[in-house]
Amino acid sequence: MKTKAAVAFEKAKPLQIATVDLEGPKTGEVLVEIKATGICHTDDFTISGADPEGLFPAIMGHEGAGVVVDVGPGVTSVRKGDHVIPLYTPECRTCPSCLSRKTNLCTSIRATQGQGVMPDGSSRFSLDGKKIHHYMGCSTFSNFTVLPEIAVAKIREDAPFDKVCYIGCGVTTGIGAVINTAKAGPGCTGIVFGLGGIGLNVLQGLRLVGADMIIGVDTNPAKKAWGEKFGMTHFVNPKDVGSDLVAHLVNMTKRGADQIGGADYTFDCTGNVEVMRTALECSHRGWGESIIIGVAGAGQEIKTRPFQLVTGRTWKGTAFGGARGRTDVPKIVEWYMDGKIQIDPMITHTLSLADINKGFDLMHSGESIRSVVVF
Ligand code: NAD
Ligand code: 022
Ligand code: ZN
Repeated sequence: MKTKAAVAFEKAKPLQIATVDLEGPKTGEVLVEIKATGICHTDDFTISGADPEGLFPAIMGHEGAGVVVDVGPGVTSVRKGDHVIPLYTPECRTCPSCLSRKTNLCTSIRATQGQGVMPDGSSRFSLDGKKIHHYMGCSTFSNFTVLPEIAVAKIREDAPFDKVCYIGCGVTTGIGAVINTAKAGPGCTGIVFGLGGIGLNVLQGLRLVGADMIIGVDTNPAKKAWGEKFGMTHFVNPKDVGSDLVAHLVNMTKRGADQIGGADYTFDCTGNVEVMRTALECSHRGWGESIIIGVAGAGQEIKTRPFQLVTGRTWKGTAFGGARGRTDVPKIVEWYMDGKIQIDPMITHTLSLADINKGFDLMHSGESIRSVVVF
């Protein structure tokens, strides 16, 4: 069949809207009509050429929602008409990682996904007989895409595609980091660095679990008002604090008789390795956990004094918020539909596919929290 898509033909060039060829679903695969897709940082990172693993030409996009329109042989978990969210972290439920119950990083199709192809080693997308790569196993910047059955989460049919697509990455990453990775609970204190499309979701995750004190840190003063909408109780602009941001944050979080200070949980949502160090060091002595969500540039390294860890702080990282996609994503859709979490105000811009490059401009200028393309 033919499908309209935004194609990255070469690095650091605007996406081009093209009608490309798409082969139907093979064994264990499904054909999905994408109804909406968010635009996320990692799409931009790869398109820019800064991603050493980036492949071209490719159809990017990994934050979508749509409808199953065809299934290949052997597919049992979804059928035609089902509403789904594609998963860049699949959940096969049979690989050693899925069975371990200790990680969400399913390994069953990892190698081929990284090579921009389907699990059988071939691509379903082409143009004039030339291969176009899949991206993060999703390629949601296409009106139709083919996905492995294990890489779609079936969701309730009354959920609006143009909002729940964001659960395909940003919402689940932020809320999941609080619930699955930090396992934060009522009465805790949290500090969130970077109040963008991810950090705002960490804030609302902390609110959801009943955190007492939720501090937001951002160099952009406009983020104070944004944070307050999603549960932030205190805002800190590092530019107003001067040299010792760690001491300032530790001081703000002093509780109990010993008055030690530091937060139970801190989250980096910037991708900046200096911020990651600050986040670790302002977590509480003895039990504080700092969770790295931001993706740093290629070759970047983090550092701290070993003393920070010896005195009981823990550094953790999270991919897709530690969520098991087929199990957890439908639940997050329920929470949204029940009003337990908010999504609508974070979607600041809705665009047509023809305007997708404007979505990247809005990201670069800092004007958007999330832009969503509606097909
Ligand atoms: P964003 O650009 O919307 O937000 C980043 C925020 O950080 C901005 O508000 C900016 O003002 C702020 N900031 C920048 N430098 C700062 C500093 N020194 N101190 C404090 N604040 C600072 O980005 P986003 O969409 O929220 O994504 C954040 C990061 O999360 C990115 O690196 C992205 O790739 C990553 N991410 C990771 C996962 C995962 O599974 N681990 C999933 C999705 C996104
Ligand atoms: C999504 N991300 C950033 C913004 N939006 C993002 C990027 C990378 C990961 C997660 C989220 C990530 C963390 C760890 C891994 N990845 C490796 C997983 C593994 O090796 O099992 C990651 C993922 C997918 C891809 C590359 C890296 C890919 O499909 N190319 C989950
Ligand atoms: Zn993303």
